[in-house]
Amino acid sequence: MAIEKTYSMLKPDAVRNHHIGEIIARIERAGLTIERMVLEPVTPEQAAANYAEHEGKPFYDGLIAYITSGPVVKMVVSGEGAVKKMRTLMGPTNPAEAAPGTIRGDFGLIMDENVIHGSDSVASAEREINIFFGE
Ligand code: RTP
Ligand code: MG
Repeated sequence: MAIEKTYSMLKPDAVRNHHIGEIIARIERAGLTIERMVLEPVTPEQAAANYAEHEGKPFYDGLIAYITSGPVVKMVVSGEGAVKKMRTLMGPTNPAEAAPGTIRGDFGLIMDENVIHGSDSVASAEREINIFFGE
């Protein structure tokens, strides 16, 4: 498998609930490398760019309010098959459907506050790394 880079973000509920350390430990234990990392808020511009595909959907306004509600941990994560590996570690979008042992299954309760983001493809990863770490 190819070495990939993916964008991952510990969302405001993960930071508020003191889960940063445990989640990062899982990422590193999976053999992935944290290449860049910063704790800071998502700007309104970053939120709109990252979630452009959801604009107009009923959950959009709540999603933007939530993701800008407090600091997040923004990360570039690399490794073999990093995009898929992160999505597997995270579990499905809805924590209620996420199995124990996945990050969302263990640290999340509801769809609207689902702990962590991970890019869904190599193309999305490039786009998102540019949104959050580009100049
Ligand atoms: P994310 O982008 O946040 O990592 O999550 P994802 O790929 O697993 O899910 P995505 O389809 O990209 O949705 C982005 C976020 O929008 C919220 N959502 N709510 N109520 C709903 O039907 C609904 N669908 C999506 C979730 O909080 C999801 O993380
Ligand atoms: Mg997504």
